[in-house]
Amino acid sequence: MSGRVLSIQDLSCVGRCSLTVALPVLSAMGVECAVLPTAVLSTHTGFPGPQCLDLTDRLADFSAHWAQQGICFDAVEVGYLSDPAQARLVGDILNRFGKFVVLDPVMGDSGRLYRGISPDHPEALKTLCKQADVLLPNVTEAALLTGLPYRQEPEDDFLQELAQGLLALGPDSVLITGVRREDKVGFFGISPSDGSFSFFEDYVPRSLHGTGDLFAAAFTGAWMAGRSVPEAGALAARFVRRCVSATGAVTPFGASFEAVLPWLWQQLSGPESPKSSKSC
Ligand code: PXL
Repeated sequence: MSGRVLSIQDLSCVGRCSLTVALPVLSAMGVECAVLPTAVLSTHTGFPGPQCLDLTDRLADFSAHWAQQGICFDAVEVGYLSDPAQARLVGDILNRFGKFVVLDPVMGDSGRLYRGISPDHPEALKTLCKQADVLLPNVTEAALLTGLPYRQEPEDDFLQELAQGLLALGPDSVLITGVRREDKVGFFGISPSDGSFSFFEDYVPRSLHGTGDLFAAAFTGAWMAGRSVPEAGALAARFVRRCVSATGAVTPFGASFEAVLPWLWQQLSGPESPKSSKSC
């Protein structure tokens, strides 16, 4: 496989999430992962009192240097932004470099915003949605973006409503992750070529930090390898479930994904038609 992805999200130094999972996961899928850290944090915000070096003021300079060097990317994956003001800057970067865009509008979970995410965040992220080829919210984020109420176990009709509300924001495809159904968990989505689709498997009752970021990275790698949106989603969901199962205890250090990377590599060892550009 081949290709170069730009992953735009924070570098949380401790507690597997964001760039510390995107880098190993995309590497294990044979994809070169370039990074643009939106902030450097001592830990993710699930630990109390993290130190944060916000990089809002540097994003444009870093990307200007890449443009000057003729650097390009086959895809851009966007995750956690540390400040709503970053949405406009990331929008400019996507205009310049975003041939294929996977947007995970990281803001919250279980019906609430993450600690430190401002109430202006959903409005700012809405402006980025039209630049996304694939939008990957969890149920909480889908509710925040559409203004619909959060439901812990959304029914099919409500998922359709959420997905239609998200499509109205302008992405080509949407895939809503972390959908609970009794003893199952999975996703529901809509794409132009596949219509609506869903995927469910047994729920492993452990809530761990960074699983959405693991999903987004594995999804991006599989999608780069030529998988369709539902296929890439299914591979990412199976990967995350294995990571959660491999994790002994629930701690803020996240999911023990390392031992599952060889499995991920094997899934993509067959013939693929990578989405990589000739001009890169
Ligand atoms: O996994 C999402 C995430 C990413 N980045 C930071 C976070 C979180 C979730 O809490 O705190 C800094």
